[in-house]
Amino acid sequence: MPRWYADAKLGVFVHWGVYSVPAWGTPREPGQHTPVELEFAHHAYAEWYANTVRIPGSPTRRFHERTYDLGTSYEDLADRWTAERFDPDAWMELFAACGARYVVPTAKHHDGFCLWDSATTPFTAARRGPRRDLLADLSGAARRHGLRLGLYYSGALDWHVGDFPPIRSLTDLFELRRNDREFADFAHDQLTELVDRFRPDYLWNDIDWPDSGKGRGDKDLAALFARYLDQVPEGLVNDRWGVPYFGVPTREYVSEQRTTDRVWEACRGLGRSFGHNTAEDDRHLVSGPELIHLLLDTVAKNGNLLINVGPRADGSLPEDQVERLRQLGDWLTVNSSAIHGSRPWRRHRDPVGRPVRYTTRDGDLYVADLAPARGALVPSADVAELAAGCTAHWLAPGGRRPAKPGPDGTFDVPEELRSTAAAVLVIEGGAA
Ligand code: FUL
Repeated sequence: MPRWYADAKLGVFVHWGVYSVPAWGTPREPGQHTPVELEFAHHAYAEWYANTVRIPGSPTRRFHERTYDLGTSYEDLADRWTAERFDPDAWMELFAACGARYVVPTAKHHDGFCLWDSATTPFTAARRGPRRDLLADLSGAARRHGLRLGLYYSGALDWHVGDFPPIRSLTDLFELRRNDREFADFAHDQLTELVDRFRPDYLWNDIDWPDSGKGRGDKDLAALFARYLDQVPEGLVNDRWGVPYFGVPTREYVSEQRTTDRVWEACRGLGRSFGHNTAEDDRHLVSGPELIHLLLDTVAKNGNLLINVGPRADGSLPEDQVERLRQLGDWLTVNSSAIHGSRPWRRHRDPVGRPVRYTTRDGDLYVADLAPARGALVPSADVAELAAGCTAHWLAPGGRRPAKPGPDGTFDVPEELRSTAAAVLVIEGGAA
């Protein structure tokens, strides 16, 4: 576990691909439960378009039929992806300003379209659609803005290289992976290109690795990891390779129950999809305050939050997504020290009482009050006892504000912090 990653706490995932052209998935209504047998036909993930569109009668198929001329294939859409407003430096400036320390764009998603100029296939952004090596642009901009670079790669699913029946269930998902030697070599060659050209700080693989490539040969995964770590000694991989190797455990739209010993990572979209989904609106997206609470909850449990943005096909970022990232950034401008470089405390919250989340840094205990509008923070008994022997302050715009507990141990939340998503009290030396 490289230190940069344990300190980072916040990353931005970017799902951008041919699927950003139709930008459509069945919107998942808040609180709605989709029966398991319909989950794939009604997939909420817009980046699954190439699969969902092949399921007869699916809402995505109906969308496709009313939107495009008869006979328009998914592959045809590649040429409609223009990226004419793509400004990688503007993206990275925004991500850095929102407090992210790393960015993970999709190098290749399940549709098989490569965002870099690959020698392995003509189905790339350099030769189709944008006619530009998008990863070269993204990686250069990320590093200019001080962000670490991760790359998402779909290991054993590539819907472009062969004739697959559509995936309709979780069983199909793992049965319809390509596991043969020829495909394992193809995946090896693609990942080798990515490693050698971009030296990513983080390899974020998805849906396992082709089984034939899990041996000890020189085109197999063990050799690939060795080659990677030789070139990037502070490199890191996630846990989705299907091999017993220590990688960062990833969770998708779910969280851990409590603080873990190992650093893990939570990922989700701002809505219910990773690729931009034009069928979603404000109701489907987390609000700014919810996003701040999600970050606090994740970090308090020893996790990093990898929050996803789904750009439009022209390269612009949807305003409702940008707005939420900015709210997170504004909050982090004041409260960064509770998050970046922090470590979890002995518990992430109190089992009863006030909604708070705990983190620690340099011996200080950070208590984030998730309901500051109530005006008074009533600490649990053990925290009140700790606080009684220490100096405390609030994190506030422009600097700290002194904090003194009342005779009953209660802290008054300063007026100016009562309308924020979370007010942070620092108990100096409280975690020493
Ligand atoms: C999943 C993929 O199938 C989704 O499309 C998305 O990329 C998510 C991060 O991982 O397993």
